Amino acid sequence: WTEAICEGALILRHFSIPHETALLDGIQQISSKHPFRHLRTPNGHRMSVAMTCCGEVGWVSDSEGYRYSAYDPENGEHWPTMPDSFYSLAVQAADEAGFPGFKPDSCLINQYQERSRLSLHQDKDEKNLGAPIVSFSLGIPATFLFGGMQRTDPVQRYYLAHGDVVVWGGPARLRYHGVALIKEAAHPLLGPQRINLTFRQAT
Ligand code: MD3
Ligand code: FE
Repeated sequence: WTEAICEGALILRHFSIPHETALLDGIQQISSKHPFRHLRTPNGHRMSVAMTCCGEVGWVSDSEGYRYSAYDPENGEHWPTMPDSFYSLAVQAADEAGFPGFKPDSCLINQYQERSRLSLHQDKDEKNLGAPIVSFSLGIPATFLFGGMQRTDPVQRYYLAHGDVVVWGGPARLRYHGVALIKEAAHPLLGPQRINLTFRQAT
């Protein structure tokens, strides 16, 4: 079923459960060649979330700043191609949420372990801010924090569990958001971790 968050943002509960094996296989393949790593923010902090990417470009962060790059900075190789199953699921979710014609060229894969968190931020490094972001949650649950257009605006909390997909577009696209400290838990398929896929039209 679907749950509205606000204009432009919608949760598709359990959307990806029928496709969990394809998603986990894809993540396994990608992370075997491009392992999860803890990036450093431009001011030198090590992120508690570990990341990898697939698609034409991936999101990277270092002392030079944040940007999308066609290459994995760890090995200089191109990011792996986005699996067809990832692409078609993201397009289908965007369609269902009222965003036809979504053409994601990047998928950022975030890995959260116990005590990971993602502080409030805006996603604005993408060239096409008219396109939505589609996010898939897998593994242990998280509390998603959804704020306003300024960092100090009050936040709403949403519980996101394995299989939930959220589409963020229109006026929701530039809202501050983050993930609260992850609590210790274990998921039958993924163990003590949460993985989040975010599909973007970055270029
Ligand atoms: C709302 N990831 O990768 S996904 C990120 O659970 C990120 O890993 C979180 O924020 C995670 O940038 C949240 C949901 C999400 C993604 C992008 C958004 C929500 C958003 C962009 C605008 C508004
Ligand atoms: Fe984000």
